[in-house]
Amino acid sequence: MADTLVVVPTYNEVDSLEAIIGRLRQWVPAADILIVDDSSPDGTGILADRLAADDSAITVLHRTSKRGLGQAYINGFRHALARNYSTIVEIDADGSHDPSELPRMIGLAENGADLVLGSRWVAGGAVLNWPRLRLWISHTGNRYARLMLRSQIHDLTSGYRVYRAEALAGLDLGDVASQGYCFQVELAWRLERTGHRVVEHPITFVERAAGRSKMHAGIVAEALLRITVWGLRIKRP
Ligand SMILES: Nc1nc2c(ncn2[C@@H]2O[C@H](COP(=O)(O)OP(=O)(O)OP(=O)(O)O)[C@@H](O)[C@H]2O)c(=O)[nH]1
Ligand SMILES: [Mg+2]
Repeated sequence: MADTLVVVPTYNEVDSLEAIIGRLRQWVPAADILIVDDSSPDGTGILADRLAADDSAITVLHRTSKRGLGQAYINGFRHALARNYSTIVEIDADGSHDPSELPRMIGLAENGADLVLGSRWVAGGAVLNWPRLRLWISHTGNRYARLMLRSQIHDLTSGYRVYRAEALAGLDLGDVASQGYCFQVELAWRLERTGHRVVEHPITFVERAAGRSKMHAGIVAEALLRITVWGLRIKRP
């Protein structure tokens, strides 16, 4: 069995899925892949089954309804932990994250990082083709979260990650309440706070070429609210 499981959450990604899976197989051929689909109405789940039928490294987890990115990942993590993978990857299905970075990111995890973050907001990181408002929300949101949570991390909302499974196993995943971007913030911050080694690796994030974003005002509001509450609860020295 492979050491690495790449978890790919999907909701209506029928025009993107095959390309990202192909690139993952090209760049990390030894890794297994788990597609977690929330009964996408556009047939992504059927496509995923077809890809899995042709390739024993690919497995599909079908969830019965759309229940958010956070819960899809938690399902994927539990699947990985139960099967003793040593590294677990998070990557979007929409092509925003370039699989060619993965060998380096996995290498950093194998060399002692508990969490490797594909980071847009460090030197060498970049975002391509985002409208100015989206850039502003991500940049300002990350600065706010970093300040409120007294974190050293520059891209707390990044969804491109490699976890050392042992570090994830130490978290109480049943206790994670966040859904959208906030799920990413919560996991990174929990690991940082508990003394785990978090390393940021610069990436170029590219706006999706096909399909529609699932980002909406509620996701930003959730993050803002939770981050503010967590920040205010931190005991000041
Ligand atoms: N299984 C599952 N996957 C989801 C859900 N919401 C989003 N995703 C997937 O999570 C990944 C990130 O979602 P996106 O819509 O690309 O969100 P985003 O990257 O924040 O937004 P954009 O940059 O605008 O694309 C994609 O692969 C989505 O298909 C969900 O509720 N369930
Ligand atoms: Mg996206």
